[in-house]
Amino acid sequence: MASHHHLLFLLLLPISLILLSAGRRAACEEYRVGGEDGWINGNNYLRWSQQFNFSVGDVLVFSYVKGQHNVFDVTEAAFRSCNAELGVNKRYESGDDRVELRRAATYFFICNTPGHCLGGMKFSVSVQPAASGNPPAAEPAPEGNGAPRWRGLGGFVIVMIMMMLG
Ligand SMILES: [Cu+2]
Repeated sequence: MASHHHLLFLLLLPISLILLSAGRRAACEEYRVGGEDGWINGNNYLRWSQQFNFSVGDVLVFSYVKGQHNVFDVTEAAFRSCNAELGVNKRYESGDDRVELRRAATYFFICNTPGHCLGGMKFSVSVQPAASGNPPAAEPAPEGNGAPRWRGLGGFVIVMIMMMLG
């Protein structure tokens, strides 16, 4: 009997993990900043950002040639003046930066390569609480490393497996 349970576990575990990751993906949107052009000079990021409603858990992807640009998550004062010395929360410079919007707050982004922010490489986004339908417990903790979110069918399958093994 026990060996049957183990076999079932080995079969169902990968399936439930796949379902879990699919559930996570469906819950959050990924946005390529600037659309096809990505994060470059001359794009209108105010217009780009105003097309969408962002909510907690969404991810901004900044795509650019590493070294030509960067992404600074800054304070409102730094954003308005394009002066990063007034407050930087976080810096990204990999060229393929994934920024998860973890808090329901206004985020301010600039490129800190000299002149680029003043030239328009800046935008802010007002992040709304996660869409209703997700139980509050499933929302990521503010600034935390993100506790695993057991949701959807994958979580259900894992619970079933644990009950069977228990
Ligand atoms: Cu730049």
